[in-house]
Amino acid sequence: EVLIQDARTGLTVEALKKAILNNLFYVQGKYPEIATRNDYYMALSFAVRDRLLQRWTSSVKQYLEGKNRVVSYLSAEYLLGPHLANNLINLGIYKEMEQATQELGVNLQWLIDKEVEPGLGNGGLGRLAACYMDSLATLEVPAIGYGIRYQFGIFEQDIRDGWQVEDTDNWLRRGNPWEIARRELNYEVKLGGYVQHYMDRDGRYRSNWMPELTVKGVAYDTPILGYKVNTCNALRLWKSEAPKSFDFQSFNSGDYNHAVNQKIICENISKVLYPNDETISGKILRLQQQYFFVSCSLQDMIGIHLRQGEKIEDFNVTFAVQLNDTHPAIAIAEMMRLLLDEHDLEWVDAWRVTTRTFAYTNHTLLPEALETWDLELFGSVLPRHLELIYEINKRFLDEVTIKVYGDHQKISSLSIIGEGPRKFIKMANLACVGSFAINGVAALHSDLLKKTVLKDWYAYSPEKFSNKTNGVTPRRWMVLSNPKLTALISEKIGENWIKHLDELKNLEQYADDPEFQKSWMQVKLEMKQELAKRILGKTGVKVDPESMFDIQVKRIHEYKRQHLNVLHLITLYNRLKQNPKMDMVPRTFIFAGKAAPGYKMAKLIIKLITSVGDLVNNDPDVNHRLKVVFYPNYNVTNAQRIYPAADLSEQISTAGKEASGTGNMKLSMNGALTIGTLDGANVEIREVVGEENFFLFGLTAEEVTQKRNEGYDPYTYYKSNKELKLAIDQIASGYFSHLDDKIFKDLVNNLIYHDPFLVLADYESYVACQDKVSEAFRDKAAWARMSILNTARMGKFSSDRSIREYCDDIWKVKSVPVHLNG
Ligand code: DL6
Repeated sequence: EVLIQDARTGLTVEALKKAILNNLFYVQGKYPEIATRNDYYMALSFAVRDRLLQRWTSSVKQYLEGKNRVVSYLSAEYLLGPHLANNLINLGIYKEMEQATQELGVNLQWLIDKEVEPGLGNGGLGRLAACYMDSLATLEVPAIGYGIRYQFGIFEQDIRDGWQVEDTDNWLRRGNPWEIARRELNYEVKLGGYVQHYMDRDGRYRSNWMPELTVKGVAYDTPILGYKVNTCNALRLWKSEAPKSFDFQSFNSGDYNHAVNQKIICENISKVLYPNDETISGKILRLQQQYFFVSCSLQDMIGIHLRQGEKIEDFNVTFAVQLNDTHPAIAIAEMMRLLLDEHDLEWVDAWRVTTRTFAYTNHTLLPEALETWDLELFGSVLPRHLELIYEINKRFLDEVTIKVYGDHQKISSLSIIGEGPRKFIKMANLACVGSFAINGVAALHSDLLKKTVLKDWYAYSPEKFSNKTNGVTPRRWMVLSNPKLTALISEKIGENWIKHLDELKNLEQYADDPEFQKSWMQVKLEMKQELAKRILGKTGVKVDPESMFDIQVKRIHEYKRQHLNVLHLITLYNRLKQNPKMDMVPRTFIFAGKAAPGYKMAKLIIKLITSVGDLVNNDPDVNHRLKVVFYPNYNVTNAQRIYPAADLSEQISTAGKEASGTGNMKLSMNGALTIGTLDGANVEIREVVGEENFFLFGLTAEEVTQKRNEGYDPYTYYKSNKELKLAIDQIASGYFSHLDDKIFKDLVNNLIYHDPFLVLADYESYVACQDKVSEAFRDKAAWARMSILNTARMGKFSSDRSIREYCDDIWKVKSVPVHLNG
């Protein structure tokens, strides 16, 4: 019997071919001879999306039939990366699609490379949200991700004359085949204006918020399919628009300009992602963005809950809402507003529902990154919420005062409202008071939270605190980005590890097998060759794939200390210049990462890297033993190409500053060895891979604090270490900048007189450790062994493990397997 599979759902090569041609014809309006690469990309993507939709509708049906608690993940950022190849892998039809496209005369990789990634996040926090969406679906957990459909994502970075130049990321210009606009799903969101209070006919005291502006949020859904399961969850992103009623009024009164202006103001809210990670600038538009997406999301959830015939008082039974940092923390006040003003609950009942709904994840220890809003600015955008926050604070501080009577320092630290020359709202405090659970993202980070930024909160409600160490999805970060390594691993231990990453342990038995070591290092070499080609194409720098690929890729930030890496690079260069015949392990230093456009020092660090690179790469004395690359426009697509090619992973932040890091996990999974401080998740990575397979250096978090308290003086380090002094003097004197001795002045002065991130204090220990790395790299077999053991022992860092912990300990949700509907 010949089974003809449906062109919309079939998974055979024949069905896929038919689907692509159908879409080319009926969606793109083209026939093969005149179809462009983009036409093919769209046709293919729609073919894949059809298959996702079948799983999605089945998931929705299943969820609505049972009474299952749903996870709602609120995040201002999702750094998803390209969808197409990931969906092919999760559907389990990569090979079939490869064949189908080949038989149609097009190359699958060529189409995959056509996709413009949605860069709706800055870095670690947004990428974590994307990994968690993948794991939630893979673990068959009912979940919705809520966020903002930014029209422009994170800027594109170009390097001109060694400096970062930003360009807008117009990712939607060719259409987005992965989203479905749900025009019928829209909510109104009020902004500005004032609040009127009155007594209603039942004698109830009421508040009526009279906004200055009302905007409309329209839902755009992107299906997120789990790996080889039928669970397909929604990522629901809100786009801001002007409500219809409103241009109508203005048009009628003849004020055309006003109408158009107001329309632009409404659309501006979801226009662009703020490109700062870590530091938050108190911009009105940013607060409007946060409130806009939170309000739409909560209204949406309440709608879903009530449509199921449930009572509003039981909202928290239906939803567990996770706050991804404080960006959505306004949800606490908005939930109260909706329950009190729109659903008529009493305060006590509303507060009970709210505090059983929300949980809060903190992602930073940098005090300057803790979000605050000027109270006046806040009140001008959200007047009703300001009243509610005052009331929440008053009731909470009454309770606090009883407990800590007379301790004014404690009361003021726990207060949601900060006092100073100007009052301000502390979003972390709002999140803490309104959540039933609070967590950090690595063991050290969670521990330091309790001792530093959230110390008084921990003392007040210790039961709320826990740690949930971050993880990353092996589907994107191994299977998709490193297919050769995946094949090699699966050949030895089967494919189960893709869903149960702990099974990578079974590789340990091959760590000493010379044949396996050879194949392992061969894959690494091939990935380095591929990257070398791309580097040549992008930067014109020719690098040797046999050299050690020493890689630091992440946002550029002083606390991440790319400049410490540069100081080591200069030191190696100087050693070679002094002794050109020296037997040195050849290294290729690869940097990539964006600097926030307003962060001068970070931009200067990029210029320093490219300047040193210019000199080193063109110096015949170095004889190709050192190369320096700044790979432009670091994003998910480029990260996928870089991680598999790394020999050495640089995780060198000042101890106590990096909350977790997730690049550290991705690199180690792909067989890179780490040189790192005891910071963030490095601590746990070292624990599992073994100290003999990890290059440790630097001060501990405790020593950093102690050194600061003792009065750290970077100048003494500068004076007393010859190699360090030479490197810094060269930077200062213009040695790397055509004798321009002004360009790096701020950077140098900051280092030798202030050095807030203890670069100079850690220099000696870093360089000594790097010398050990070089020695280790000479012994190919020993290096291969360490590399295999790194991968084999990374099971803990799957985001599946993290999500399971959130499900069990915080959200109390269970898997709901989905059966496919026809
Ligand atoms: O938790 C994800 C990620 C961590 O791995 C990084 O260590 C941390 O720097 C990052 N935090 C932020 C802070 N943004 N805010 N607020 O991006 O989170």
